[in-house]
Amino acid sequence: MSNRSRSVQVDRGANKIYYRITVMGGAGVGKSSIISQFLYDRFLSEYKKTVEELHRGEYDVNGSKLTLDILDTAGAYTFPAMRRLAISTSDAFVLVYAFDDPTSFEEVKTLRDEIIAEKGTEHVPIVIVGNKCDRLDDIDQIERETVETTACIEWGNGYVEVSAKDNVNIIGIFKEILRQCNYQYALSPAVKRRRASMSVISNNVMTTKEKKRHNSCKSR
Ligand SMILES: Nc1nc2c(ncn2[C@@H]2O[C@H](COP(=O)(O)OP(=O)(O)O)[C@@H](O)[C@H]2O)c(=O)[nH]1
Ligand SMILES: [Mg+2]
Repeated sequence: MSNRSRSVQVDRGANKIYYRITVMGGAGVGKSSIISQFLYDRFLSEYKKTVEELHRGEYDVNGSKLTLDILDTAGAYTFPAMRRLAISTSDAFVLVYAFDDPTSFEEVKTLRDEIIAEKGTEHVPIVIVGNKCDRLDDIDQIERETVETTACIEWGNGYVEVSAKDNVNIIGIFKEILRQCNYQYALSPAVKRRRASMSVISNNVMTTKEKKRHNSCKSR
């Protein structure tokens, strides 16, 4: 990956790790609500249209500083130039669809294709998120399993079901993203020695905030 497209920075002396994560998906699927729950423990009950907003989370873990810049974006079909820039400057992507909006998974597919085209590789940390699982009772079970199979088997991406409203599994999204980032990172021989400490980081972020261990909202 080129320097332009890969913004991960590691300062060995000071033990600093930085990832830029972009959250994308259709309008109203809950992107801003997910970020708000993760960073500020708050649920946004009112819908406010987002163009683009950058948030920062900083964590001290075992003497290392982990910085996550999290970019909140507008829906899939707006602002193509901004979207391309966001893709080229990000390390990892959270692609969100909502269980109560059957068309929103189509937008996730379009976005994933765009990310892969822009990055020029399929080896990009991506997690597919099904949000609003508090509304699962209304959802067709077969459709849900098809989505999971597409995300995990066909695409080889992570898949997490969450509710930003009830704060279910939100930490699971960021745990999965860090797991994938660490794996990508470990592929570089020059940084293999850092691998062990990075996996400690993702585990610790988990244990401080994790509410659930599994990636699905409810048993099937
Ligand atoms: N029931 C339910 N509603 C949600 C959930 N997450 C977000 N919402 C609502 O969906 C609407 C859109 O959320 P927002 O985060 O602004 O979506 P965005 O356009 O993707 O950023 C808001 O009215 C939220 O309150 C969820 O997990 N469950
Ligand atoms: Mg928003």
